[in-house]
Amino acid sequence: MLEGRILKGVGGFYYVHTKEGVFCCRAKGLFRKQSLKPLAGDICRIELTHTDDVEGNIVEILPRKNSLIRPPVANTDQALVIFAMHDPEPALGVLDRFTVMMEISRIPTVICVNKDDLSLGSEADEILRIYAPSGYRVLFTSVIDGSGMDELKEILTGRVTSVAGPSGVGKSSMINALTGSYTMETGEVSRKLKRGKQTTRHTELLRLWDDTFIFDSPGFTALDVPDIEPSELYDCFPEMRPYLGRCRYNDCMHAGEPGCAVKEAVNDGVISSERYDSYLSIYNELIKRRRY
Ligand SMILES: Nc1nc2c(ncn2[C@@H]2O[C@H](COP(=O)(O)OP(=O)(O)O)[C@@H](O)[C@H]2O)c(=O)[nH]1
Ligand SMILES: [Mg+2]
Ligand SMILES: [Zn+2]
Repeated sequence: MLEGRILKGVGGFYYVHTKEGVFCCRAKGLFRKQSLKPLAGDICRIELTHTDDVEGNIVEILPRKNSLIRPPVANTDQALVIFAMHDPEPALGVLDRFTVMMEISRIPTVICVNKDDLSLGSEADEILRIYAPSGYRVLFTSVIDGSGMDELKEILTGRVTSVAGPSGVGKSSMINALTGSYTMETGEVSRKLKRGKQTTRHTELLRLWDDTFIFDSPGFTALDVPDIEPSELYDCFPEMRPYLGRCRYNDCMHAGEPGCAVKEAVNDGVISSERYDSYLSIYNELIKRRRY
């Protein structure tokens, strides 16, 4: 019996990375035994068979640390959300939706701003001002001049990282630079549309080195409304958590009520107004959804 990690599943075949190599497996009888559909990232036990059309059979999935629906992957240690300094311009509202999704799953997030070489001046300070109160680590990188790439390597090493970000920000280029080889297909940003060409088609766990894996998911432009109650949203903004119980009203939703401690912190510049605007925007969507 060998233990390994599922890299990808394609049409009922699972590619499992073990210390003896990658084996193409089926999951015969597994669903009956565990009622589980294997996910990329799953740690499993396989039995080598070398019969039929495959090399092995997955006989057991080990308990999951967590699992995500989008992207469908198990055992993510951290999320790395990648944006570009420019080209395409950062959409912080989208980034904040992503951090909320990760907070719901309690997955730590690192923000990576790529294409730092395109910086014209004070953009980095501005991004740091917005995100410092949240406590998210913010990293600035450039695949072109290599800045920040050592720090990125250090963040990734020994972990399973889910990488996400709009297309065209340089996710595939970054993975190629990190592995020092051509792993992912990259695409030019369409000049006409100023929008990345969709070139990342497969969702697959990639092994970078040793026990370092990343999951390169297809680019996202919009995310679903999170499946939480409006009253739970403030908990998905780490910089708002200290104000729990400090508002005038016990049931304060921090959406304009008098005596709101969160709003005071925004007025004092302790919480950034950009992040608070994202809170209000998602909050309003949650309220709207509740009415239907
Ligand atoms: N200036 C600059 N361009 C970059 C950088 N990283 C990637 N690119 C370019 O951005 C475009 C999109 O890159 P790609 O890796 O396909 O992005 P993905 O869609 O996020 O996978 C390509 O033309 C890359 O050469 C960077 O750090 N700086
Ligand atoms: Mg790509
Ligand atoms: Zn409040």
